[in-house]
Parts: sequence; C-alpha cells; structure tokens
Amino acid sequence: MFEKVLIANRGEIALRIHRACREMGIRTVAVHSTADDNAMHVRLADESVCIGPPPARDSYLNIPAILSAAAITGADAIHPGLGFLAESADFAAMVEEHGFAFIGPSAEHIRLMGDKVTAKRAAVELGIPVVPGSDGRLADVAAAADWAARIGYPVLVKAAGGGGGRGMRVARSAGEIATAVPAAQGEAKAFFGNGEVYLERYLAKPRHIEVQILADGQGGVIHLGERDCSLQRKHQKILEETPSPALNAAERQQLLALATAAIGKLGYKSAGTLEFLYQDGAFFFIEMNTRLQVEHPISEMVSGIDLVREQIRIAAGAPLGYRQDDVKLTGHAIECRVNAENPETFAPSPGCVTSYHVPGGLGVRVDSALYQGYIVPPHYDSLVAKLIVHGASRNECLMRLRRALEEYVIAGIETTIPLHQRLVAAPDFVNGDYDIHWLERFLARA
Ligand code: MV4
Repeated sequence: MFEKVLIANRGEIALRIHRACREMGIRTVAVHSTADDNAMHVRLADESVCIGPPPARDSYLNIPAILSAAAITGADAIHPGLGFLAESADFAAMVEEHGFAFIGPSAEHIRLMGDKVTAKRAAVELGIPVVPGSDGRLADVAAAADWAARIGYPVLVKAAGGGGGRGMRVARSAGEIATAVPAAQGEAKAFFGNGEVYLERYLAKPRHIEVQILADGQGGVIHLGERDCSLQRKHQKILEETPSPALNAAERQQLLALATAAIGKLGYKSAGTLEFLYQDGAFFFIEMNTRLQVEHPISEMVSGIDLVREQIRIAAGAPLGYRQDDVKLTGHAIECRVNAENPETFAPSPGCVTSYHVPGGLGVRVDSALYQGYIVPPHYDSLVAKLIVHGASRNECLMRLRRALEEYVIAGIETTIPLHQRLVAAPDFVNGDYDIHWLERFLARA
C-alpha cells in the first residue's frame, strides 16, 4: 500500500480524500495556491506545498509544480480529485512517467471517454444503448442535414470535445441546421479547442440517470446503484438522489446489469460513472465520467462502501474488496449542493464565514472545508459544502433533510440553502416528478 499520497485538489474534495487516506494509515501532502494558505485541506494534511498564485491555471492546473511537489515530498501516488486535472489524460500519463501511481483510470481510458464521439463508438461496441445519431463527426452543414433527415427532427448538434452543455444546439428543421452547426462548431472551438461536432436525436424531456461503477482492472466490477441528477440549472447539478424515483425494479436491474457488464468488457480500472438519458422507459448512454464525482457520497450512504478507499486500493494493485453479492443497497440518500451564491440570482458570494453551525444526528453527513472565520476566496468553484442525508425510505430521507437544512447555519456569505428549503417543499419534487428542465421552470415561475 502507498505510504504517502499527494492530493492535487482543494476544498471539500481534498478533505474527502485526506480522510480516506488517514483511515488507511496513509500520510497526505496538500498542494495549494497562495489564495488557500488558510484552507482546511492544508491544515489537516501532514505536509503542504504552495504551488502558485490564485488563478487555477497557475496553481491547481500547474502540472510541473504538482509533479515537483510530489517529488520533493516523496509521495508514492497522486489523487487528482475532481475538476482541475482529474480528466486530463496527459496528466495521468505524466504522473506515471514520473514514477508515481495515478489514483484513477488509465490515460487511455480517460482519452477514449474524453472525446464524446469515440466514447459513443466504444459504448456501441460494448452493447450499451445510445441516442440514435450521426455515426461519428460531421464534415459540414450538408452532411449534418443529411443525417438529420435520416434521424428525424428535432436533432441536437453536440461538440465532440465537449460536455457540460457547451457547444450544443437544437435544430428543429433543415433551415435551423444551417445556423446550428456553425454556432456549435464555433463555441466548441472556442471552449475546447476542438470544433468537431456530431448529431443526435433530441430528447425533449429526459431524466439524467447515472450508474456508479467500481472496477479493479483484474475482472472485478461492481455497481453501487444509480443516481438521479436531473435537478440542475445551466448544466450545474443542484441536488442528487439515489435510487432514482423514476425507475421500477425491472428497469433499474436492466440498467445496472448492462452498465456493469460493459465496464467489465472495457477492462476499465478505478471508479467511473456511466451517464444516461432516460425517457419513456428507455435508456440512452450519453457520456462516461472517468473520475470520482461530486455526488459520490449518496452512493456511499446507501452502500456503506468508501469509494475513495477503493480507488486507492485499486491504484495500489489490490483487487476489489467486494463482489456484487456483498453490496446491499439500503434506503435512500439525497445530496444538496451548498454553493456560496445568492439563492435567487446565483451571483457568487465569496467572503468571510462569520458564524458556522453544522447539522448532525443519525443519517446526516456534511462534506465541507468551511470553518468559522474562513474566507471563501473568489477564484474557484462556488461549491462550499455538501449536505448528504440518508433514510430508510425516501420519505424518511426527505423529513430528515428538511430538519438538517433548518439546523445548518452559514453566516457572512450567501448560500443556496434557502433554495434547497424551497425545493424540499415543492410538491413535484416530493412526488419525484421532475425531468432535466423542471428546476429551471421552477426558478422561473417563483
Ligand atoms: C442531450 C439532451 C437531449 N437529447 N442529448 C447536456 C450536457 C451533456 N452532457 C448532454 N446534455 C444533453 N444531451 C440528447 N440527444 C439534453 C441534454 C441536456 C441535459 C442533460 C443532462 C442533464 C441536464 C441537461 C440539461 C439540458 C440539456
């Protein structure tokens, strides 16, 4: 097993990884920008190294500085966390070339899934259902119009290098194709440096349902159930739950079995997530995330399995500690993302946390690097805490969540806690009756 792990991240996820290391008897190295001198992840780690000024490109994305920090502290392995370098195939390859273990999948699998066209092609080969669409990248508007006629309108033009909704355009007619394709290409080129696009049938009211997988690359593959991540605004998830209230037992079984079988065939190693759109009783693969995700704790709450611990064990060459039969998914879990933002305008709200009180009690977990007196810097993602609640049933989980939201005090900055309080009182949410567009309509009518 590793003796020392460098955590190439900040905030709550750096803390999350530190906790898993500590429980395994592994020492930790924090890296931080000059804006994070007083950050909790730096305080708790055994050692820390300053890797640059506040802008992420000069610090948390600074590969030479991170590799140097690993070298001078004698770390055995690097955990990338999420965001930043977590899905950089080049970073994964360089970590290994410099003699450190990368706590994540192979650079080849990161690269395969990072390009949405090669990812979709791999999914088809693995027997995963995908959204009907162009068989690869489109050369020009004429080729797109050809495919659209075959698929049937409306269609969605998507960026091959993309994700997160950038470089995406709906076209409802051949006339709209002529503007949608160049618009998507331009945005994709500007954002990802890759203007290639492809085409899919547009699903008007799907849910976003994803499957959490753990695989050891030695034949061991398990799933930890699915998560419903349909509650989002501008492609930012706000609240996630497991299991999905939309699926019956037969649909769930079908989805989880097909995802697990496919990942086994792929020979994938580490934690990963298969994202699907679900509409009218059918599943369509859209993307795979080759990293730990923000919402991973809800899967941990229903399974009792520590995903980061398993990632570390797998990276050290150990086989999975569980077979599927050992995994008992129990009860219901919900995560509320607490952002340092105005709960109505979503304007960022960095600043000093003048008073802080965390909810507790049975089934309540808070993953956060906040403390009283901490100054939330303006340079990074606005996620400052995750409130994760578990209950024996969805209703028990909801009652507990309402109670925990009442207890949570974060003063001095604005947070999205009041939004979550409105959400857990909304009849459609209480009934589990929502799709990927529901939250934006809810915010618009309030
Ligand atoms: C789609 C879709 C409808 N039809 N694909 C958005 C981000 C990217 N990861 C995939 N996305 C979508 N792909 C087809 N064929 C609708 C979306 C989409 C979406 C997906 C998941 C969660 C939130 C979303 C919000 C808007 C659009």
